[in-house]
Amino acid sequence: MRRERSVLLMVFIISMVLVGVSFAQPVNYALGKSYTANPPLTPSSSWWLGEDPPYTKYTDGISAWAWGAVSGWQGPDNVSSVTLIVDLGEVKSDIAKLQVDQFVSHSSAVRESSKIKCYGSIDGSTYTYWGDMFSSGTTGGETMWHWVHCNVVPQSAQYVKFELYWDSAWQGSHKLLSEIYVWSAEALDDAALGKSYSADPLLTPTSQWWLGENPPYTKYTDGTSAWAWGAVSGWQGTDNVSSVTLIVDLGIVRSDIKKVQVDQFVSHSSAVAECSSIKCYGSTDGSSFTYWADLLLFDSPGGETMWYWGYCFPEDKTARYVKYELYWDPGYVGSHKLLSEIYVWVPSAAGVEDWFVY
Ligand SMILES: [Ca+2]
Ligand SMILES: [Ca+2]
Repeated sequence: MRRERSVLLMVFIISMVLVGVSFAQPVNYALGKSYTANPPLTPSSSWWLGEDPPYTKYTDGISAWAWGAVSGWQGPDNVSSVTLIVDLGEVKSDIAKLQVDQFVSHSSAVRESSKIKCYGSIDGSTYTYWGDMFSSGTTGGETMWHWVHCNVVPQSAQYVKFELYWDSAWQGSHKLLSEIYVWSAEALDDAALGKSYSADPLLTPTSQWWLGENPPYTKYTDGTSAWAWGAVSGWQGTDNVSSVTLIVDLGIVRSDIKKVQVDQFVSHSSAVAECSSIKCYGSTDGSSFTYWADLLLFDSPGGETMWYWGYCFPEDKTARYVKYELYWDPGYVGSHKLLSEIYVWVPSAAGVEDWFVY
């Protein structure tokens, strides 16, 4: 009996270890990697905050609002913009998030950036613009600023470039950073899967049109997304719809919403038109909604294909109800409007690698 118990205990412990291992936590690919700066970082010999050489402070894994944990460009250098390039050592195919930790101290003439742009490159010569970074969390005159950018779809790169700009008024101020990060994708689940939703105006009823689904309102959250007539529903052309509102009820308030997505069926040959824009909002009570973002189009669109819209948030969003407002160009008022699936992405409970369905 005792022996059985100890065997069961051992099996339990091994199971928990395996479960723990299967969780896909983001990895910082920049940790310990080399980087270059243009103009070069202020040399240590001429300034006590500098690090030229050895160029290790931005990727040493230490981020702190402390003089010993930062380096950069001193005020007399009159720097207004800088370029940093991190070499990840090899091409990484799942880069989802970038981060820059910037030391700011107005009392010591150390100023924050006005803008940070980021780019990725496979070969180190041709760079793709990924977006502008967002200053996340606390901002103030005596604190660390955390700048973040998310790629809607994880990207491939060996070289990641940051372009930092400062307001011209801060030309004589110091510019200091503590750490830069390049994060791998995190495993996500669709919190909207199987959940109920409403539509205004109502989806075209099945009785009036073979593509409709009024009732049962399940097609947008059934887990199936396909560029196929049987996998879509929406509003028929004769309804003359130019904008619609969809609200998904997640059942509970989620405070860990990472990303939103809408898969749209487009077929110009069949008079099915794409949106001109999709806006997204969140609410905890279903009555008061906060604007979150305009979704970005992230696949190469065409007249006979699925259009994938999405937005990933630099900081987690909180909501039970997620609202999508879809708009079509007035020229498409008589066209059909069809969708296949809508999503609300949260961290995976199972650790399954399903970052993006696509
Ligand atoms: Ca550091
Ligand atoms: Ca579906």
